[in-house]
Amino acid sequence: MALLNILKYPDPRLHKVAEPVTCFNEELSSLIRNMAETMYESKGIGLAATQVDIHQRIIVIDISEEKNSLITLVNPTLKNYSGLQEYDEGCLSVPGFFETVKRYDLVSIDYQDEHGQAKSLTADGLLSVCIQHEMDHLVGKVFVEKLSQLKQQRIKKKISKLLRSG
Ligand code: GNR
Ligand code: NI
Repeated sequence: MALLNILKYPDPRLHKVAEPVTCFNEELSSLIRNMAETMYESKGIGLAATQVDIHQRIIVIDISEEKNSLITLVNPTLKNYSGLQEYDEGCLSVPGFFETVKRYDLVSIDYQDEHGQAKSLTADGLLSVCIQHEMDHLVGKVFVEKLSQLKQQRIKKKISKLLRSG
């Protein structure tokens, strides 16, 4: 097992678009295990491969209190959605910032598990928010880009100030 380095906004590599996974092998299983370990260690509820500079369509999620309900999504595609909800979102790539984001309430996705088995999932609430947040990462989008230009500018200024002060 190994901890992976999480890219921090505004790293341009967070804007890369991930490619579909075609090879379901031991290397993929090992990457998924390392992504899960990195997510748990960072106290996150989700992690997209893009955030660890691997540009393949892979997501790990665990929204359970006990941290014993890992969901692995490979090659997820949005099949259906309805309604809207607002949630105070954070991101491991934008540490320290929480902002309200509007997303679909209910989502249905098709995906493959770590063995390549086709599956589907319908989610609402936090799981739905998390799936949408992670699928955005796979197409190079970070949640702050859903905020107003003014809020994005404020966040960028605060981050560059933090980086200057070390
Ligand atoms: O740990 C995380 N918490 C979170 C809270 C509200 C909405 C989305 C998230 S995902 C985030 C982990 C992360 O950055 N995943 O990309
Ligand atoms: Ni994130």
